[in-house]
Amino acid sequence: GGTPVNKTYRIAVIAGDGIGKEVMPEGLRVLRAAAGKFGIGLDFQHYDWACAEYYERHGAMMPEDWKAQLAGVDAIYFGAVGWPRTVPDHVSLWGSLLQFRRQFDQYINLRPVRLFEGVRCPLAGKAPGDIDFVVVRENTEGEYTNLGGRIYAGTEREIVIQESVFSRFGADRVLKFAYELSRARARKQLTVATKSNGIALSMPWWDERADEVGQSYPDIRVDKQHIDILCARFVLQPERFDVVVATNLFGDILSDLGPACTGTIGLAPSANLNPEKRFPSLFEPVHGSAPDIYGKGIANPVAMIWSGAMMLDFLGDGAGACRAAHDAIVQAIEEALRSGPLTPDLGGSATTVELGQAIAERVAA
Ligand code: GGG
Repeated sequence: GGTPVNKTYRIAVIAGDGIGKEVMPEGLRVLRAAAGKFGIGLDFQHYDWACAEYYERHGAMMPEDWKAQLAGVDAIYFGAVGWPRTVPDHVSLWGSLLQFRRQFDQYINLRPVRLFEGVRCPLAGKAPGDIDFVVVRENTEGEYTNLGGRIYAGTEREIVIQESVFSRFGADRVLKFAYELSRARARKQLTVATKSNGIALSMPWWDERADEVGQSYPDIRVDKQHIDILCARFVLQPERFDVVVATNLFGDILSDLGPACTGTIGLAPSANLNPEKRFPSLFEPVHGSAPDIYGKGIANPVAMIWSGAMMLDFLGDGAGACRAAHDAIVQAIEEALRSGPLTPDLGGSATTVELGQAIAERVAA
């Protein structure tokens, strides 16, 4: 049944490790429901590139020709990476997710943070409208590098050097994206995360780049905040924020802290974007593989499902059937969070599958 299909998108599906394997089927269930209802063709191609089986068999996270295998896809729908019992986390992250972000130049990591009705907020006195902002994380450089090394390893003189890399090209493009996003939103307000009092070279430079790029955006109110007080304000005054732009590491931290302030990181989606669409973009929950709860069937599938909605919206350039499908999924999430069934992180006792089914049924209705 459903609406006739106009266009078919090829989606690479990588469930990955741990709860990635449990939430992915729910993400696909909801995407299939939305695709059927709104006449969108989705051709899912599955890849078993993960720690647990692939690495154990091949000694690598992905085949050498992974980039060629994915070159023709429209997007990557990604679960989670990490299985530290068998593969150290830095090996699995650098062997998969960070390769996608870098080689496919997904330089924007967009991470919305929103308090939903029906979800108990751990912050006192906050209502849903009080927490509704977006973290824009730089995604290809900064503090995430493998530059540096150890000397005198294993001795008392052991030294380790870890270098960060910031380029004008890299900083300016993420800052510009954040200013544009601020301009497209009602509040016209941008917070720039910094630490230019303590990190004496790169961060004052980052502030300068924010000022210079900002000269083209006189309509945007800009507020630079040191990362430490910014974290405190996420908890104390989240209503202050609309768009927050940050370097790679600071953005990573903020985009766990923000959702934690909304009750659970199990709700938080993300889009790793190559905005120009020269390469496929990647859509994944903010949470990782959560080995501690894997196998219990209780992981919250909303972050995976909402990431799927963001994928459709990006594929359809924010318009048409894809936009309608995005909106229907977000609405179904809102309704499910209001009336249940809810997973344990939300105070309920539902399984991953039960919450996924409830959202899919609402989308299809
Ligand atoms: N779905 C996200 C995921 O698997 N995260 C694992 C992780 O450690 N990510 C670090 C990062 O996003 O930079």
